[in-house]
Amino acid sequence: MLLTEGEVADYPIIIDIPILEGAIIGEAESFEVYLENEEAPILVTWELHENGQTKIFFDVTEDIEVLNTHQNRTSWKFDVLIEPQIIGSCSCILTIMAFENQSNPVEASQSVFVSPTSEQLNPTVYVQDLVDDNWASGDQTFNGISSSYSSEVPEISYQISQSGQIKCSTELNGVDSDLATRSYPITVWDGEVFEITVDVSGFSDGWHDIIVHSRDPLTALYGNYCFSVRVDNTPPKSIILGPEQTTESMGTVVFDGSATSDEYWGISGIVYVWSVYEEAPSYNRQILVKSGQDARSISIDSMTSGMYFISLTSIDNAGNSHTANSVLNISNLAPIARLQIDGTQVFDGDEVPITKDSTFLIDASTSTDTANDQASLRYVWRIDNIPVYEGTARELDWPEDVGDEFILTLEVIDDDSVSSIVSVSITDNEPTVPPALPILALLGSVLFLLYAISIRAKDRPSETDIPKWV
Ligand SMILES: [Ca+2]
Ligand SMILES: [Ca+2]
Ligand SMILES: [Ca+2]
Repeated sequence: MLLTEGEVADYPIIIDIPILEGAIIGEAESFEVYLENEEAPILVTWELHENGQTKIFFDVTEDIEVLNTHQNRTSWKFDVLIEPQIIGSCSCILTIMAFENQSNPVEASQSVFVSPTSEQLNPTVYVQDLVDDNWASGDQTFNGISSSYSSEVPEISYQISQSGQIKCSTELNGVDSDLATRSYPITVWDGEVFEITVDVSGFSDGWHDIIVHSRDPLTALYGNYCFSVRVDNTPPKSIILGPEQTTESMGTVVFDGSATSDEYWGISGIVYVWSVYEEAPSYNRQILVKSGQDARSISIDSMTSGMYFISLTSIDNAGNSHTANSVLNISNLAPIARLQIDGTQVFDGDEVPITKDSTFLIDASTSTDTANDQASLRYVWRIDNIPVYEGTARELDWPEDVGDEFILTLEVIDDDSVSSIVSVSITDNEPTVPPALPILALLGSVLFLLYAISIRAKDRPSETDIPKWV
């Protein structure tokens, strides 16, 4: 375990029961049980039980004594006193439970034959309470413990039947006669701990009782232990509801998996695993993974055009799973180019008269695209098809070298390189006459003026002719 500085490792509680597995206790005997952990356990109990029935039970939380502390771990001990005269004959399981928090206790169990007389006892057999609420599917592995009084290796078998109203209510002692339905699994032993694989695939979904039978091959005595499992062989059916097509926008597209179903046990506890890939030229790029019991839906933002692959895997409590796939094609819309000249909208193909020596405003800012593309639009301007400028708007003077007419083109391009074009023809609205004419006209005017003056001079009366007021 790697720890960052200052962090204290949190290892599980260790429980040590220092008597032999399958010990035979004929007279009152007490022994110490040891615990080790970082923190003192918040609850410690010990119990003797047989066939699921408690014989004796003690809460010893207040009785544990510190033995020593080594680095971060402390050892404790407490006494277990077993009195055969009080308990009576018992093919018992001794179970110690220690809690360091409210959940996940550590359990240690082993067989103890409590034997106040010299009679032979049945084998012990016990399957620890299973994690994950006893879900079972297909071949399911179970661990148990079993010892025989004769010290011979017990013979393990089991049978499964649908649970009744009360689980494990079958009379255990009647089981031995019902040999036909018994299965003899391969049994792997480690001390008195055994592992068997139970095939539940032939059973319908629902609660089932498994009766594990342990037989002493020497004495033919036997013991049974019953536990119940939730057989779940049916995978869920994943269902994705959502569109296959949409266009780019600022919004999101929702995919809903809440129609997913699972027959007998329903969808309670189902884990949903979503993944979304975007198709890319050489590989598919994962853009979203989401999982959990409440991950019933996902949303994908629709800003970027492309092909998306969506998959939903639902996994039931027993680990059965099913995957559904869906595709989403988000398409880009082309921009719409709009051109204004001096505040007036002009259209593709228009002829626009402008005074040649004026400055005029060209403006593309009313062009549109889906909102997600609007901010990234490019505006490219061309004069007689030669790009001259990029930008939303500007003042323009009549270009040099174009004569009395030129073509102004606006191309609006979005992030998918899709474009839209407006082209107009700009013409001079006061075509100039050839430069010689004004001079001749001016010359003519001057000559006429001189002529007129000379005529006036001739016609002018003498000063004496001007009437005077006296
Ligand atoms: Ca299921
Ligand atoms: Ca786009
Ligand atoms: Ca677009």
